[in-house]
Amino acid sequence: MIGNINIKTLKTILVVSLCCLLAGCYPAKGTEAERVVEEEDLITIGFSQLGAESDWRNANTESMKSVFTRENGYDLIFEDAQQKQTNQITAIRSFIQQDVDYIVLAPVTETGWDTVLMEAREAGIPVIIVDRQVNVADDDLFTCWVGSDFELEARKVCMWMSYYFRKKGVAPEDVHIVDIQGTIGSTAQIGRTKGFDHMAKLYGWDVVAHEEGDFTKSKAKESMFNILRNYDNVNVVYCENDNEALGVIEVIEASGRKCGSDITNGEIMVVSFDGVNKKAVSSLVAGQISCIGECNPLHGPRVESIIRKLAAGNEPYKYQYVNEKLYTNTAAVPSIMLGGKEYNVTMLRESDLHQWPY
Ligand code: GZL
Repeated sequence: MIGNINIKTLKTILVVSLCCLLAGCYPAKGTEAERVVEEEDLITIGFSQLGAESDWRNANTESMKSVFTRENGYDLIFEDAQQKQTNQITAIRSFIQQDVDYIVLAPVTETGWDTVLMEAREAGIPVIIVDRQVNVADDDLFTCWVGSDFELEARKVCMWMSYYFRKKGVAPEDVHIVDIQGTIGSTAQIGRTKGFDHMAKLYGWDVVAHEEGDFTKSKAKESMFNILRNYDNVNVVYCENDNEALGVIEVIEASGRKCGSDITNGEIMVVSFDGVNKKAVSSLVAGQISCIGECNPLHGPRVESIIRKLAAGNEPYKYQYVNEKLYTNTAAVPSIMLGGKEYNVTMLRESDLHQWPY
């Protein structure tokens, strides 16, 4: 430590300052001479990504890789854990051995991180948590977190349904809804299920079942097949991500039923989260999905902003939430009120698909 700055931060401050200083001495990027950052000047980032289970996850990985490039002054060590926490713990230990400057962790589930995060703290390596959260005894074990408010996402989608059913004259007791849950124990699943359960109880909907979907199309298809086999009254399916929704649509349509918002006349409403998978967004425009709660995956620039602040010796906010939209295909519900705040609803059209950002 020098004063109250540890050696690692000091090194990063010097590197960032050097990069900024040198940047002014080189021709503009893209001319005949590229800015060359020497190996030892690069800021090393160890990124443990939980897997590649969904389009959201792939967009999140791409966002990180596109920001943490050598041209931008970084050496990114990327490890894909294939949805296994043991692989993430191994990756973090490897980052510690390599003495990286920063560790970024996208945790598969919330618990089981205390020991390895203590090892990172003892090594003096700041840890930034991205997307899902960690549930640890001491939140000094990580520097900060950036991601979504999953329970708010859930309450917004459910509030949209409540407004819509009221407008269409659907009585709460005639809503027979199932929840196809994401990876059990992940913050996204915990929040989206908690928000769903709260709103379903508040509005008196009949919750027929909670089934696992693991944020994947294949698992959601399996669960939806069992639901249609075991229940004949389900008229709303709440999917905790778009990949699940695509599987649910396939099974519903294969059974001869129709996905849509007219549940009074036999259609089955499907709602979802993410808004990343283009087929899911086009299914919303086509009316097969009625509402999608945006979950923004583009955390690369957000994480870089945190690292820049840390490198400059500043203290970023501990928890940084991302603002997100609510997408639908109808003008029936232009906005919703939730917790005293108004949220506009974004109505998507075919033309919006042409420049969809993912
Ligand atoms: C949410 C993220 C979830 C997405 C799924 O931030 O953790 O995991 O909603 C993804 O698509 O698998």
